[in-house]
Amino acid sequence: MQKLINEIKKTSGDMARRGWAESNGGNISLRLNEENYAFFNEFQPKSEMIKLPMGMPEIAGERFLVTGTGRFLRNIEVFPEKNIGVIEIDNMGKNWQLLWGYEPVGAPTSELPSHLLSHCRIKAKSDNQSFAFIHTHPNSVIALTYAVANLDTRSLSKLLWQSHAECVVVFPQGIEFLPWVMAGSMDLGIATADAMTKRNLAVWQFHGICGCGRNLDEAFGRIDVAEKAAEICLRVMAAGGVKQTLSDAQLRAIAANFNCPLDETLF
Ligand code: 2HA
Ligand code: ZN
Repeated sequence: MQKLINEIKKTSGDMARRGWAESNGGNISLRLNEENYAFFNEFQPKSEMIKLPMGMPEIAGERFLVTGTGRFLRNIEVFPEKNIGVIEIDNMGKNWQLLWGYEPVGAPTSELPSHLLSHCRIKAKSDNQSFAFIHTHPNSVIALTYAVANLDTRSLSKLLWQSHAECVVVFPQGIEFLPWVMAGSMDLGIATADAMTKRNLAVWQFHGICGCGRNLDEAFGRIDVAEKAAEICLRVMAAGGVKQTLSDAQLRAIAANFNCPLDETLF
């Protein structure tokens, strides 16, 4: 458990220092693996059963470490027990209750629908190997959703792939582009979870990005590479626009060289 807390401290601290987590912006969830799950076996629930906005049988019985609503990611390093909590989903996948954290009182992130619904999908698609989900507010990704006209999943994925040669390796399935939807809503949760069935990253227009991975490093790394590509793209635009770029053939060659399953429908 201490190892897990150290991991979330490192990731949240890095997010804050990158400028991705102003005020209470951004949130993190980690599904507990077998080792950490058992740590909470003897804990008494700290809350009533609280109804989930929809049934989630895929994650029935699972436990999650989740950052708290209104809490600042930058404070997790200093006071983890105040800013993160561990929740348990009941055996029907219909309710949750608090086992630990959010001292003295608190609740999980307002983006809980996106986190839990995405965990349903990423657990299934990864054959139970993916445990981490991050939502955050990186400047360049957000700026790009204002600066480029008519963005969609195809144009955004292609633009980022071409802006940094690492991108096809790190996110060969591309990035889902989700037009603006109200933060914290079920609609946003459902759209994000749908995106996670196909891809490991989803951009929320005018708001931020979500990423999943086997662990926090993998989820963070995917977002980090996308943000770097977005920053390069904006710098190129500011420097007068693209004069040359990676060709489709070059993108395919990079993906093939590293054995990456490129989503050909995005070309
Ligand atoms: O937790 O990032 O999207 C604050 C947010 C809402
Ligand atoms: Zn947000």
